[in-house]
Amino acid sequence: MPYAYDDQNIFARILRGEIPNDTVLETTHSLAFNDIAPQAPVHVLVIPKGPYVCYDHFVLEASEAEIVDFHRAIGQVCQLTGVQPGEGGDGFRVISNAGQNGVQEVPHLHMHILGGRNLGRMLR
Ligand code: IU
Repeated sequence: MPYAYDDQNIFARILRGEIPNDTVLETTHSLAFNDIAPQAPVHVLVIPKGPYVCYDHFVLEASEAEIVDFHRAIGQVCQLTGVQPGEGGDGFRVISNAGQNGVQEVPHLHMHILGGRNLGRMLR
């Protein structure tokens, strides 16, 4: 199934430097920045620099270098923000919304990293 990427989406514009962002980490293939409307004391978005709509698109079509870089960036953000469990932090949640049922607002893959408070139970 083809994925149609809209290069005018807000995160594409952030990546082109057209809109400022509050950067937490930049790696070769990924960018992490603070969410503009944080839902928790730590709320960072990690995005790949490449034009991927959502998580399945990314893991199916990105290079191994991009996939490794992206997931490592998530780990690095957990360390940088101090949310990693067992090493002084109290844990976190990683979420990626996809498509209509996932209620994805911005059509460029992003992982939400949420922490700094008890996030409650999501699935039971
Ligand atoms: P969603 O998973 O696509 O529903 O989440 C989009 C997120 O992008 C949401 O948490 C917004 O607050 C966030 N965001 C942002 O950080 N900067 C922006 O300019 C815009 C949205 I528009």
